[in-house]
Formats: sequence, C-alpha cells, structure tokens
Amino acid sequence: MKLYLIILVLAVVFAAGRSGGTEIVEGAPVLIKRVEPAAELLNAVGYLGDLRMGDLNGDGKVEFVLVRSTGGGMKPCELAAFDLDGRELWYVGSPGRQPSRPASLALHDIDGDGADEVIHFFVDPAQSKTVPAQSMADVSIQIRDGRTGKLLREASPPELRRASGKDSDWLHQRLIVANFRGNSRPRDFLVKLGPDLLAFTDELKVLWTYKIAWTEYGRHTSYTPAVGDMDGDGRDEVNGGFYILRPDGTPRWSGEIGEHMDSVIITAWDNGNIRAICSGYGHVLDRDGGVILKLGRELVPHGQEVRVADFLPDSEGPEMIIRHQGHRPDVIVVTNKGEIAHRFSLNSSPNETGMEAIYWNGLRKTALLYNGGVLWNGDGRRFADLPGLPQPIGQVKMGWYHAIPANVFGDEREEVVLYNPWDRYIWIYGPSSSGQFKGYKAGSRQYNARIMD
Ligand SMILES: [Ca+2]
Ligand SMILES: [Ca+2]
Ligand SMILES: [Ca+2]
Ligand SMILES: [Ca+2]
Repeated sequence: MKLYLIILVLAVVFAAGRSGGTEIVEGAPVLIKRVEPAAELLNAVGYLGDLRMGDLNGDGKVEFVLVRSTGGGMKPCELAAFDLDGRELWYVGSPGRQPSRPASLALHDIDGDGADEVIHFFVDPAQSKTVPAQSMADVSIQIRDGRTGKLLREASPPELRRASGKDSDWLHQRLIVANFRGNSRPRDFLVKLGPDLLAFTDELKVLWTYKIAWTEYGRHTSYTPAVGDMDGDGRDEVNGGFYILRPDGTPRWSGEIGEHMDSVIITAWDNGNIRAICSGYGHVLDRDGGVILKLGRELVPHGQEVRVADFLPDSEGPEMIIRHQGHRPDVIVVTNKGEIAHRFSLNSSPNETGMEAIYWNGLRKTALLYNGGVLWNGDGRRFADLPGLPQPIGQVKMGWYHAIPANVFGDEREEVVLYNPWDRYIWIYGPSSSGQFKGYKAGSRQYNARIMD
C-alpha cells in the first residue's frame, strides 16, 4: 500500500510536470501501478510475450497470465500466472519465444464459480519435430484452473489437428469467448485457424465448424471474427466481414464486400440496433448482410482498425472511428447517421495499430480513444499523453503498447492496462480519483479484448 501511494504521488507530480506545472485537471491520467513479473518468469528471453488479464482466484483483484510459443510463434508452450505485485502464482510448460499475437489464450470464468479459468492451445513437444508451423497436428486445447494452473480438461479433436493455413491468414489465432448455446453465461468459444472456424463448448466438444471461402492476402476475411447477439435470442451470431453466421454456424449471409477486411465488431449502432461493423470499405450491415452504411473504397481503401463507442458528446448514440488507410495514423470519425464528423491524424506508433475505446469518464459517459500512449478526444483534440511511459522497445514495428480497457483501481471509471510484448512491464494508467473501487468484474471488453487487428 505504501509503495502504491509513492508511485501514485510520483505519477501525479510527473503528470503536473508534463502539463507545464499547472494543477491536475479532473480526469488527468496518472500511472497507478507498474507491474513487473518476478525475474524467473521472464526466463532467458527477458520479455513478457503476449498477455491476458482476469481474476484467477475470485478475490476482486486482477491477475495476469503470460504466454510464449514455439512453431513460428503459433503454438503456445509456456504459461505463467502472476499477481499485481508480480508474484508468481503458477508456471507450466517449457521456455518459448515471442508468440504471434494475439496468441491463443483466453481468461474467462467458464464454470461461473467467480474465478477465471485459463483456456489455451498447448503444443506437445514430443510431436512437434515432425509437424510444420502451419499445422495444428501437434496442438491440443486445454482448460486450466486459474488458481493453480492444474489441467482440468484437454482435447485434440480431428477438426483441430487437421487445420492448416498459410501466410497472414494463418496468424491471429485468437480464442474468442461466446455464447452459442444460449446458456445463462458464455460457456463456448471460437477460433479462426486459417480458412476454418471452429466453435467449442466448455466440455471441449466441437460444436460446429465453418469453412471460409476467402484466404488470399488483402482479400481474406477478418483475422479475428466478432461475436454478439444480433437478434436478441440470447445466442451469439458471428461477424467475419464476408459472412454472418447463426449461432449454429450456418451462414445468414456471405459475400465479398471490400478489400482489407481487417477489423470487425458486433455492436449497437443506429437507434440501438445491433449491427455488424466491418472495416473493409467502412461497412455497417444488418444481420442478413443488408447494407446500412457503406463509406466506400475511396474513403476507406484499407480499413485497418475500427472502434465503436460514444466518442462525441453532441452526437446522439455511438460513433465509429476507423483507421482508413492501413498502417497509417489517419482516422475518420463517422456518426451513426453516416455523417463524417471529423478527420484527423493520431500520434504515430511503431505498427500504426492498437487503438482502443476507453471509458475514461465512466461507462455511460463520452469515451476517449487510446493510441500509442496517448488519449484522444473523438473530435481530434489530444486529451493527454500518458505520463512516464517510455518509448517502446523491441523489433522494428513489433514493439508497441497493447491496450486492454478495464476497471481495476480507483473509482468506477475505466483504466487502460498497457504492455509491450518485447518489454517486461505492465503499465496501468487511470484518471486521478479519490473514489471507491468495488472490485474487478470481467466483461467482454477484457476477456475478448481486441488488443490489435
Ligand atoms: Ca484475483
Ligand atoms: Ca471459474
Ligand atoms: Ca442471436
Ligand atoms: Ca477505475
């Protein structure tokens, strides 16, 4: 507690210095905590690798699990759990290298007992010598007890083992928590393995599979599909940009509607209607693929990232911020009436990705946009630089600060949890606050954090 206070005071002093020595404005960012995992968890590589957060023991405080991989970064071989003070909770596997991100790891309370389980792929080193990186023949899916790391379930069904793919379409094997069966809480999950979508139950049974028809670079579907209930029946649909699937994996619609379908969402858009948001050419679709909005190729030649939140206080409902020219800092802000409200350039970050909506002022208030260590207002005014955050280290364009929005300290406003996979620290920034923290509660913004597209 003492150390925490010292860090807080230092951060406040630093923030004051950055803003020219004037007094701290309400909501100005402060570094609440910098987490450094115990040295033995960094192994010889000295960096985190990919990371997820959750409540592994149900005590209302956040813990972390890091993952490193083999097989060209695609096959997790090492997991380590640690708490906010960097203390090791458990470790399994053998030393790996930097995983391709987002790695196949999700923290979610799949059995509803208040503590998160760890769902992940894991390679069998005995088999991996003969299996190429573009194959899953040596990989199993596992569920572990978050408290101890103990293996609860493991499966290696033929649908997983025979999956293979190529090029960038094979990367980004994110596990996405979903509710396909209409349970009282999400107990299923989804993964895209190149051209194959696989849906699993909490028993690790394959619920369904779907074969994607588009796999060429620039013309393939979203790296990470999105899940959400588009018709209000309590079961999630899937949006992959070129397809919308029913909860049983059959298509409601499919079609090639734009190049560079890098980023997709299912969320409320116009008058509370739940829509499929698709970055390629800036599309908003209804649940049958009907076009609600199309910004078009001229405006959005390469829709790299799209985020939807209430970014503008004077415009009713949510807006879309879309990074519209690929790996560049240019964004446009579009209202749910289809009007372009603002165009501006974000600060540059090494990979020119990683923007995220942050409910910095509270969940029902205007959101900010995080990008590369800076918080932006939706109208293009720079809100604040996060004080004390060093320049990212790591390989060219690969070392940058990945963001998870979460309420972990202070009052009920969201903080931003940052990590660079090539560095050793986790940085938690929040609005300066004297409010009461009522405990961490995970939602889809944490267990299905975007991190990157
Ligand atoms: Ca905890
Ligand atoms: Ca649990
Ligand atoms: Ca539904
Ligand atoms: Ca908070």
